Amino acid sequence: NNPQHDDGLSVQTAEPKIKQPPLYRVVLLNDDYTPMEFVVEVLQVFFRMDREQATQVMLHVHTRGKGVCGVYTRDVAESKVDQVNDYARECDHPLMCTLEPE
Ligand code: TYC
Repeated sequence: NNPQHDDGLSVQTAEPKIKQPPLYRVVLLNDDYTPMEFVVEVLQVFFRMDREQATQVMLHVHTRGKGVCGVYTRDVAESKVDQVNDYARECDHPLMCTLEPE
């Protein structure tokens, strides 16, 4: 909309045009085989958690089936998911990470 050439078809508003980017939760899924210690390491390395927080999140996933590792913009969330899944596969663990819209 150009206020100098108002065609009368739209309404001008004074709102600042600040759009928040959509956010995504990076979610870790439980499985029966990945060692607890490996999950704690993943949370520390890829999600910058300290050992205490990483252990809490790991135990939450272990008992509840899934848990949030962090909330990021789309590109960052997708990159975290890929890094975790690639690393788990390299280490021959079935650990799975996915992404959910906030
Ligand atoms: N359930 C696994 C075990 O008993 C531990 C585990 C926790 C696996 C979290 C995956 O995302 C996970 N060894």
